[in-house]
Amino acid sequence: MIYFLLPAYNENDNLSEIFKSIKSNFDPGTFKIILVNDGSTDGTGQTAANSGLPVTVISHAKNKGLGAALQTGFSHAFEVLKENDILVALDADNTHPIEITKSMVEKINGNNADIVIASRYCGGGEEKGLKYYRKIYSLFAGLMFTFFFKYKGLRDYTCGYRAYKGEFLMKLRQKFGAGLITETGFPAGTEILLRSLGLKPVIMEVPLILRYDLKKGKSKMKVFRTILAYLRLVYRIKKQ
Ligand SMILES: Nc1nc2c(ncn2[C@@H]2O[C@H](COP(=O)(O)OP(=O)(O)O)[C@@H](O)[C@H]2O)c(=O)[nH]1
Ligand SMILES: [Mg+2]
Repeated sequence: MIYFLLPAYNENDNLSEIFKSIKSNFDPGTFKIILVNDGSTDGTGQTAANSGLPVTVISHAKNKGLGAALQTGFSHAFEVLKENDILVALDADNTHPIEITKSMVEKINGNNADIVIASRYCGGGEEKGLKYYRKIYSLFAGLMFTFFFKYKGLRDYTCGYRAYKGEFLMKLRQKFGAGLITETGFPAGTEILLRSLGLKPVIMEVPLILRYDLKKGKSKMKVFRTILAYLRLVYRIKKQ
């Protein structure tokens, strides 16, 4: 079983495209969706619940941030996933093409990967429609994380589109439990990855063509807050 984890804050305009794409790429019965509705006010929760797909909607009464949503989603995943299942986490803003989930899953089932990253920085990866300064920030973040946490097979530290082998999630649960995610904002996705490295996972990447041009609505990332939080994250993980 493939579990898609979608943290969503006011993504009503993007959800139907994502659901359509999941439906056309995966057979019924092979996937489930966990949608964390983080205090949305635009009907995101209702749209998900009425999609006709196997969706579990978990709602926060108030908006708590991407990290809090990932924490809720991973806690649920820890409860329901079995060893042979796969968790695929991705943005709910329709910038992460569902088609490549297939090759991500193949790398877990066929090549024994523990984590597969949809990567903008491996051969064939690209970013479309992103403002140039966002590209530059991402590149700098990448350089910084590579400097402090170089790891075989890993180039994209900050993209939230990743597949995790069920068996590996169980190891994460055993080692960290609820302490896996302590960041409340955007750096939480990178926090999961950096904490994972301690368990020596096999990491592979597949090329991601980030379709920022397809996104409806504005980015919810606060750039400067996120840069500071990334610096703090490096410090926190290094000193532990
Ligand atoms: N749960 C939750 N998700 C959020 C929040 N802010 C953003 N997201 C989600 O996190 C993902 C990334 O946000 P997005 O606006 O796409 O950032 P960007 O792609 O980096 O510009 C999307 O799925 C958003 O719905 C939030 O406060 N709470
Ligand atoms: Mg996004």
